[in-house]
Amino acid sequence: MAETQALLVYGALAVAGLLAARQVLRDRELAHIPIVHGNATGLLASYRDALKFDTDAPDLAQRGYDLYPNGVFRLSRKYLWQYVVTGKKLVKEIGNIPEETLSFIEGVEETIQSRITMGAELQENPFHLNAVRTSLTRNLHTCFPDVRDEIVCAFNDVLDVQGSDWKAVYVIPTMMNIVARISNRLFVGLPLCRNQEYLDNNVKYTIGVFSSAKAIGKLPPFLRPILGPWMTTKNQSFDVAMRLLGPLVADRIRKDDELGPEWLGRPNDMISWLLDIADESNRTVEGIVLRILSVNMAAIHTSSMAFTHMLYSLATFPPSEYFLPMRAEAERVVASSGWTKAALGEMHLIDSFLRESQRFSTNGPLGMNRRVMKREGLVLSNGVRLPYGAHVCVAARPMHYDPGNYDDPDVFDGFRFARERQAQRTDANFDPSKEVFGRQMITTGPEHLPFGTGKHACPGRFFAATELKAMLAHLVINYDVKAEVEGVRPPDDIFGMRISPNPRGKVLLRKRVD
Ligand code: HEM
Ligand SMILES: *[C@@H]1O[C@H](CO)[C@@H](O)[C@H](O)[C@H]1NC(C)=O
Ligand SMILES: *[C@@H]1O[C@H](CO)[C@@H](O)[C@H](O)[C@H]1NC(C)=O
Ligand SMILES: CC(=O)N[C@H]1CO[C@H](CO)[C@@H](O)[C@@H]1O
Repeated sequence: MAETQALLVYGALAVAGLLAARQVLRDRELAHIPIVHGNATGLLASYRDALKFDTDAPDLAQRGYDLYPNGVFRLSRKYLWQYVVTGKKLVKEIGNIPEETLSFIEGVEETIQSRITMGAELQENPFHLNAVRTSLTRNLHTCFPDVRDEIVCAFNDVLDVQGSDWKAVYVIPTMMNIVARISNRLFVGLPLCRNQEYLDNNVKYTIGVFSSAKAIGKLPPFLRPILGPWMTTKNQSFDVAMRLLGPLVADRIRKDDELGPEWLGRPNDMISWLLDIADESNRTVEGIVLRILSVNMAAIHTSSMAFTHMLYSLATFPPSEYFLPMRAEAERVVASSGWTKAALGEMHLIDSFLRESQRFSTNGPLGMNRRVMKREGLVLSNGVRLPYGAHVCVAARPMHYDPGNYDDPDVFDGFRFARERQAQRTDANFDPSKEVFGRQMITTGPEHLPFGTGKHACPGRFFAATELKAMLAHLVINYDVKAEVEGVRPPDDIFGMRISPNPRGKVLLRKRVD
């Protein structure tokens, strides 16, 4: 018995020794990429940094950025080195490298454990991406009246602000509910988009993906596929979605089969767009339901967080600074152009405010997670070689706070982009075709990364911008807003790669009084 134990101990030591030796060799190979440490020094700094990554990532990212502008550095994380790329040229480069070399899918895998939390089949055949990128975006003009109608109803029902008394509202759950409803008006249509059980299921699934990814990410990688499936609520969410959405999808497949894809009254929604492009093997009730669930997950969390960040900021300023000018703009534009998608294009202050809020309150210190897929590694244009399997990302927040990219980057300047557009227009050499691609909410670039940039820049951003601008315009016209404690913004919630708005924060709302 004792002998077996001794054997086991020696065996384990031998394996540990081999692993350590391998690590040393690997580390030597990587020595050309500098490691950035927090305040800890000495032999154990790397381990201490890894343990503190979850709370210190913003600080570490900024340090690295200051030390290695236009370059690459490494941060120590529990189970991996995080390679961070800085500077406009290299960030742009990262955005355009093809999947076979630098994988977006494997990057998402690391951040949200997507194979376990959402399902491997989504990556194998991601046809829902095309439905978002192409059909949803193309239909925004046509579907805008539905978006507008749902905004009006959702604000009434969900906010339930009556009369002129101030009402304190928990912002995140409220916005999740509202955004889920508006989004699902275009995903599955009436009446299901108002079914509270259906909406709650999507919200619960969305939150569940992030929270279970957080828990699974704490496990060593080899345990993740074993324990991970028991740590998600994916199956429960899917079952509820099958019960509530399944019959509708089955009916639509049956009608398409019987009447062809052009039948009179065929709804113009995500179900149809998915059925239009799904190959035969995925044109099943399960396949479509799974994809609607995953589009919900991509749409709800991101958009409601963006709106929440924006609202927290807006509420801290005196109304005369931003709120009333945006109200005046929305009223003027709606009076002349009505509630249309085109009218939103004229709302430069509102667009600018949302864009500045996304710049200022970045989703995370780091972004655009990728993984190197080439055995021989990836050599960047500056000659730095990233090894096979390396976890790569860009220093998103530091790019947003670089004085080389923005004047007074530490100042929240809600109308900075509107002023730039105005200046551009009054310039004698003004080229209107350029303005379209100027600093609008939907425009990405290496200095503006809330939606990423390059090949995988968020395909839902055209919809997100339409939805969020229409929501903000509706809010400023119909409500008054103030902070719960005057001038105080609820502090952000920092965890690893994410900077989220405060989950327990409130703002005060009332029906507009003047
Ligand atoms: C303010 C709201 C939103 C933000 C901040 C946001 C942000 C992002 C980011 C940062 C990425 C990854 C970019 C990269 O790594 O290069 C992404 C990808 C994606 N987003 Fe969004 N998003 C938003 C809204 C939406 C909406 C409303 C939808 C769907 C209707 C959507 C669907 C997607 C999809 C499908 C991808 C994956 C793209 C791919 O695989 O190439 N997003 N989004
Ligand atoms: C390092 O120290 C500075 C100042 O003492 C502090 O602001 C910062 O948060 C610390 N960073 C880390 C990573 O511990
Ligand atoms: C989830 O559902 C799938 C497919 O029905 C099944 O194979 C898997 O075992 C389920 N996972 C859990 C943890 O119940
Ligand atoms: C859910 C589902 O049926 N997924 C299938 C979609 O089609 C691809 C091939 O085109 C299959 O590999 C998936 O299993």
